Amino acid sequence: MTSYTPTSENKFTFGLWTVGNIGRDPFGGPVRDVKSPVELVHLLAEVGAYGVNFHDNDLVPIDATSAERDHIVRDFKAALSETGLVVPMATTNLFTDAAFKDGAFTSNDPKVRAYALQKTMNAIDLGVELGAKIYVFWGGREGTETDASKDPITAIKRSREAMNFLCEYALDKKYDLKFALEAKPNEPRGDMYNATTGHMLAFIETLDHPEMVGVNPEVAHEHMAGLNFVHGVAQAMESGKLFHIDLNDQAFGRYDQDFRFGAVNLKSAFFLVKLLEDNKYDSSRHFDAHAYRTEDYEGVKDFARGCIRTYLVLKEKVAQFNADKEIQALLAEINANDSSTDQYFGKYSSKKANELKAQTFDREALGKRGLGYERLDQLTIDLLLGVR
Ligand code: GLT
Ligand code: MN
Ligand code: MN
Repeated sequence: MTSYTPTSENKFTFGLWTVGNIGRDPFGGPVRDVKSPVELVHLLAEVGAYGVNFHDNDLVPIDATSAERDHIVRDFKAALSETGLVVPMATTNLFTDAAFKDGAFTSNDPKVRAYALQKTMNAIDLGVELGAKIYVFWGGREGTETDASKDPITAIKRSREAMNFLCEYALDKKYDLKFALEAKPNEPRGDMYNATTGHMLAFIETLDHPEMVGVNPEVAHEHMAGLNFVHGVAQAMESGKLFHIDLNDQAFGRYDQDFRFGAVNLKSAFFLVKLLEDNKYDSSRHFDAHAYRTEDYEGVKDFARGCIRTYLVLKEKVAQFNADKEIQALLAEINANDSSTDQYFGKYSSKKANELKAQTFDREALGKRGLGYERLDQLTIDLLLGVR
């Protein structure tokens, strides 16, 4: 049993907007006072975070003068060096301001599209100045309520053009920066473009510089769409595109709840941690969530500590699962191979195809075999419940 103390190797990060969330919702105003970025950095240091991420306007207000900007950045840098926190990721707020009410890169208004590019270039400069190596794009307003308003094919083309432009910008500036695209199916728009991580992965391959663009999947966003998050993340990992990840939790079929990591579906959180740890994921483990609206700032710390603790407990459970003799014996049995069909796999040849077509299989015997998954799943549950 460890003490579940985070280390810098865990790369646990939070956005300023997560612990800084003041609990506003569509039905009620704030329940917590605003804390400054510097105060939030200290709060994050207190709970054991490794890094802090931000949108341009979480740090520098949208209407700040350049003198104000410099002052804020100086104070923020001082807080970082005092606490040892780093900034692994930055992003642009392209959703709060009324100018973006009908989208940023996909807006019908060319002035809005140009302003969105300008704002993003400035925000990239800010992120890079503070050390960010990953730049997230979440298109909060890129979508529609009515498809009478925008041609969806034009929207895809506009998104592509914007990403190509910004990739060239980062290359031109010689920034050591990769982009990570974050999908969400709806909210705040009725429907958003590139609604899932799978859509994003396909979109990336159509860009001019696909090698510098990956994904930032978020648990809640895939669960809103009723999808298996672990499978989506696995696809991103397998294609070398998991540049960043947003950890939180969410009941299926609900609005975007952004709950503490592991708060709803522990079993799926366990398989997610297993996927990340078994495959040596080494980018940030970013908690994009916020405390319940019932909480004061002590509760916010409980929330942040809870995200970290649950991850570390699950990591320990993964090690236990991987070392469990009974579970591993069952897995070995499930994956048994008597080598009699090995010659049919791998690269295609017409000889292989002909030999395989000539082979006979005992279909009924194949279908009769029990696989023992009930026992395996219950062993997993026992392990997670701590009775194993
Ligand atoms: C916003 C959204 C998140 C995104 C952030 C990045 S902002 O809070 O709900 O999922 O990751 O823009
Ligand atoms: Mn997110
Ligand atoms: Mn979310």
